[in-house]
Amino acid sequence: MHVKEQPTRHKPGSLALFCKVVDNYGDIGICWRLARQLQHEHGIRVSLWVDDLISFQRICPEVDINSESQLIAGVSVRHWHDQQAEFNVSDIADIVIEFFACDIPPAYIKAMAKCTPSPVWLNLEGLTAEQWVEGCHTLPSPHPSLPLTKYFFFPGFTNKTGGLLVESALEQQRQAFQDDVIARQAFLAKLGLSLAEIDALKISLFCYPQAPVNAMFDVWQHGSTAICCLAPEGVAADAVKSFLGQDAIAGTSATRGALTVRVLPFIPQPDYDRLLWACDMNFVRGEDSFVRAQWAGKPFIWHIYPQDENLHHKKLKAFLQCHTANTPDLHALSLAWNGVTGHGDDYAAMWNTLHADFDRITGMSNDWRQQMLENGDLASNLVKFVNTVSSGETKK
Ligand code: TRH
Repeated sequence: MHVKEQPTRHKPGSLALFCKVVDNYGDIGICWRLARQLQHEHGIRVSLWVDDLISFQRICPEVDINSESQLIAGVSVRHWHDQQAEFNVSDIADIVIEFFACDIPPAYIKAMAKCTPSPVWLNLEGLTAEQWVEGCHTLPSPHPSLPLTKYFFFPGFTNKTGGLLVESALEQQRQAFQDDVIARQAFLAKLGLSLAEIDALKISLFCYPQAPVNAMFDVWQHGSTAICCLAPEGVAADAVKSFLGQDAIAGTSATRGALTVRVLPFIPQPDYDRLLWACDMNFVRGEDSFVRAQWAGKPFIWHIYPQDENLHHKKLKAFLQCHTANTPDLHALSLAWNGVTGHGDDYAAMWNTLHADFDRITGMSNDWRQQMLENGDLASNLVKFVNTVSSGETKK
C-alpha cells in the first residue's frame, strides 16, 4: 500500500471516539473507559460521541441525559443523534476512532479528507482470542474514493494484538483494596450485605438471560458451603425472582439452604471493579466485565454475547483454549454455562470439582493477569500506533 506524502504530526492532541450503543452496556462501557484513559494518562483532548445517554448514565451517574455537550472527568461528551450532522475541517480531531465499525457521519468523513495532514483513523474492533486477529491487527484499509486510510485495531490476549484495556493505577488500587479487610467489609456493607453474607463465599453474577442460573442456584443451595450470590438488578431476573419468591428489586435477598441471593443496584463502573475484587468468584459477560474479571485475579466464568448460528461458541473455545488449558473443571463449567455442552450437564459434579480446586484456580487467575499485563495496555498501544502512523512509519 502507498502511504501518501503528507506533513507529519508527531504528537496528535485531539481525538474523537464514536460509539454506537448496539446493546446493553459494553459498547459505552469500553468507550468510556478508553476515553478517560486517553485523556488522563496520555493528555489527549477526547470527544466521546455517543448515541445513547441513558445507557451511559447507568454506568456513569454524572451523565445528564438531556445535555448535547457536557464535560465529564475531563472528557467532552457529545450526544450523537444521527448521520445528518454537518462538520467542517475545524471540527475534525487529529485521531478518529470508530468503535465496532459504527458508521461515522458522512459529513465528518468528507471533512476528514480535507484535513492536512489527514487524521489518523482507526476502527477499534471487538475482543476475540481467535488467532486470525494477529494477522489483521493494524492492517490498513484505504477509503474507496477519498484520500483516507482507516486502520484496524484489535484488542487481544497476545503481544501481537492491541492488548486489553487497563488503567495504569488499577493494579495498585486492586492490591490496596484486596489487602484492606476493613475497606472491603465497608464496601460490601454499603451494598447491603450482612456480616454472615460478607463471611460467606461471595460470587457475583452478571450474565445474559439464557444462562442456566436455576441449575447453579440449585447446586449452591444444596451444598455445604455458605454462598452469597450477588446479582445486579435486572440480571437473571426470572431465576432470581423465583429464588426470592418476589420481584428482584435492589436490596431484596433470601436464603435457602446454603445459598443467599442478594439483588444489588446497578453500580458505577469503579464500584463494579471493587465488587469483582471483593468476591471469591465472578460470573461475567460480554466484553468489558469479562476483561475486568481478568484484572481481579479471581476465578471467573464468562457468558459470551450470543451470536447467530452459535458463532460465539468458536470465540469462547478460542479463549478457553488459552485460559483454561490447565483447569479442566473451569473449562467444563464454562462450556455448560454457555450451552455448548448439553442437557446432561451435571452442575453439581462440575461445581464440586471446581470448588475443590479453588486455590489452584485462583493462583492460575493471578498468573493469567500477570501474563496479560505484559502485553501492555490497549490505550498506550493505541497511542504508540497512532504516533507511528503520524510519523509515516507504518507498514506499506
Ligand atoms: O452489558 P454487556 O452485555 O455489553 C456488551 C453489549 O451487549 C455489546 O453490544 C456487545 O457487543 C458486548 O457486550 C460484547 O456486557 P459488558 O461488556 O460486560 O458491559 C457491561 C458494562 O457495565 C461494563 O462496563 C461494566 C458495567 N457495569 C457497571 O458499571 N455496573 C454494574 O453494576 C454492572 C453489573 C456492570
